[in-house]
Amino acid sequence: MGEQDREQEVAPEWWRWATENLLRGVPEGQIAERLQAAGVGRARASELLAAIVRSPIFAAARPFARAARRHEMLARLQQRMARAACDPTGIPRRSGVSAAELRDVFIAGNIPVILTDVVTRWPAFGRWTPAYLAERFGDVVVDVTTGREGDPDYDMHAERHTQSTSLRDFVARIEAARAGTNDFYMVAKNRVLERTRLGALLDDVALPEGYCAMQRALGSSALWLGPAGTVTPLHHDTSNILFGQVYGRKRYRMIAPFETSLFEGARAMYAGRDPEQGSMEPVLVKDVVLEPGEALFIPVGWWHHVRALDVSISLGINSFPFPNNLDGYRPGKVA
Ligand SMILES: O=C(O)CCC(=O)C(=O)O
Repeated sequence: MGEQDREQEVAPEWWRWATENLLRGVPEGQIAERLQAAGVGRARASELLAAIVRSPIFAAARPFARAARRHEMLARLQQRMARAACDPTGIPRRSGVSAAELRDVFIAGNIPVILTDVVTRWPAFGRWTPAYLAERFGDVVVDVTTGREGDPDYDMHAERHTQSTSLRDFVARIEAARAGTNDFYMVAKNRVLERTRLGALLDDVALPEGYCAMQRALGSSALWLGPAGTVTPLHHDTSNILFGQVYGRKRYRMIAPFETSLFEGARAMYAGRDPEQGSMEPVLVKDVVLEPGEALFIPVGWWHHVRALDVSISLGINSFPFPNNLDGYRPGKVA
């Protein structure tokens, strides 16, 4: 190695670039060639690569990078197979799904499904309307989320937007918002079932044997009530949810957890991307309209974006008969 070559300064960006590519598993020869094309002498390039590989920091990082590459390979395989389905953007509709099938196929398999004959059997179906709720529970004071349109992070900041109102007034507000709005919504975080007399509504819900423990439903169910036009931004939860659509329609866009590009730019459980703002390529989106009387099984970890197409009443239940608080699937948590 000539003196001149050894003393050649290599810009820190090239050190970083070379380290990153070594961690990605790119062969050293290819990295050296690229460094040389950028003006780094041959001997200096191989000295630089040797110095990186000798570094204890690199030695510590290498097994993590190798594991990450294997996980990414697995995710790519799942992405490919999901695109091979006959209807990759749809969600199957099924009736007569037993508790064993729900658990073994859909829950254990982390596969969404729309159940067409579950909500239709609830006494709630056909009974729950905004007018019915106002008539039966009009005096009940509930928390709702308001002022959402002035805050781009309204769902993340739901606590800041909480306001108390009588259910009668809230229903009147919904009925007045004929054109639809995203400004106010009774959401899961308002926890009205466990905090108010509205918990009695769960008497109108009867699930097939073995689906969910109804005696634990209070405390693990959520009532969603709002006008057409509410939008719950793209996020995932840390539990499985059976989402019953009792009144009105909702459009669901769902994305599998193995679409790992969504982790980039995500904040906690909220994605950094919005399916209503341009294409979601290369991510595969399942796009369905949930009709009144249908229930959607939302497997844990699946991203979902939800728009109410009509005035809507829904009930989310997550008291499955197995541990369902999968809090380890929360970014920032050490498992
Ligand atoms: O219905 C909605 O607006 C959102 C439902 C949801 O995101 C959920 O139950 O996790």
